[in-house]
This record gives sequence, C-alpha cells and structure tokens, in this order.
Amino acid sequence: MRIGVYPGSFDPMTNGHLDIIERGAEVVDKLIVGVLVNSTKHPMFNLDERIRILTAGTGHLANVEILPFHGLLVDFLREQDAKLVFRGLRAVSDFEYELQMAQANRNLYPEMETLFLCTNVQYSFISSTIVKDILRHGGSIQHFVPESAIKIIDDIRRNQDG
Ligand code: COD
Repeated sequence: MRIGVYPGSFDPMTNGHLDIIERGAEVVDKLIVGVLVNSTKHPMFNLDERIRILTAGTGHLANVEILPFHGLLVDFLREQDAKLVFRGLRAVSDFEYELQMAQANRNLYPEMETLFLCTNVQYSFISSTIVKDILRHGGSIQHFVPESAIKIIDDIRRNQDG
C-alpha cells in the first residue's frame, strides 16, 4: 500500500490545503494529513481544533486520515511506514524554504521523496495567515475555507470570544 503524508500547521485549514489534499489522495492509497503539534507559539487554533476543522473539511475523502505529529517529520514518516511527502507551492517565494526542507529531510531519511504540487491558480493567494487576519477583523471566510469547516470554525471562535 502506498502511503503519503501531507504535513503542515493547518492553523487553520484553507481551500488551498484542501486542493492539495484532494489531488494528493488521488495518487496514493492512503493520505495522512500530519498536523504539527507545536506549530507556532501562539496558534489561533489549538491542536484539537485544527484536527476538528481538517476532519470536517475532508469528510468526503475516504482514503484521508488526520493525525497529529510532533518532533521530526522524518520520524513521523518512519512511524507511519510512509516514504512520500506532499507539499504545495504557491509562488517562487515558497520554493527556497521548501527546497531546503526537502533536502534536509532526504538527508535524514534517504528513502523518502518530496512531491510538490503547484497550487491551483484560484487558491494561490490563500494562506492560513490571511484567513486568521480576516477572522480577527470579523470578515467572511466563505471563499477561503471549505464550506464543511466553516460552522466548526465559527463555533470555535464563538467559544474563544466567550
Ligand atoms: N495552495 C497550495 N498549497 C498551499 C496553500 C495554497 N493556497 N497554502 C498552503 N499551502 C501548502 C504549503 O505550501 C505547505 O506545503 C502546506 O500547504 C502546509 O502549509 P502550512 O503553512 O499549514 O504548514 P507549514 O509550512 O507551516 O508546515 C511546516 C512543517 C510542519 C511541515 C515543518 O515545519 C515540519 O516538518 N516540522 C517538523 C520538524 C521537522 O521535521 N523540520 C524539518 C527538519 S529539516
């Protein structure tokens, strides 16, 4: 069975992430979305919330599993018996960091490969940072995150405010 891992912070998941998940899930038997436990010091959504949002957003995909990971990505790959990592590229500015990470990861785990999927042009401007900014200012995230995840995000935000 060919297992792929799509790792990230997903704070929160966006339509850009969903596009990569859907396309990645087409080329492997199982796609694990690996959610980094300590993504930043001050995430807007905690681990449990990020997983709930991803679970709602990917409910239509039978071969996708959402799992938390901490520590090194390569250790998570070994644990999951996976050798393929998916990453999304939005712009040239993503490339330098992605190349560095792919090369460092392969140095640590030579059997693995990183597969880059170019963003769908309609999602190229979307990022978790922009979604958080819109949320902080009370705007609509309707065109930025999967419809199935919006209610979960709204519920979480209401609880955070309360
Ligand atoms: N369209 C397409 N792709 C997109 C879009 C979009 N609109 N938005 C984001 N993406 C892609 C990103 O390019 C990335 O590939 C992926 O989605 C996830 O993005 P984020 O921002 O949620 O996640 P990152 O980039 O913060 O994740 C970083 C990791 C968690 C993968 C990384 O820090 C990591 O592996 N950490 C563990 C420690 C480790 O092993 N470090 C590396 C040692 S070299």
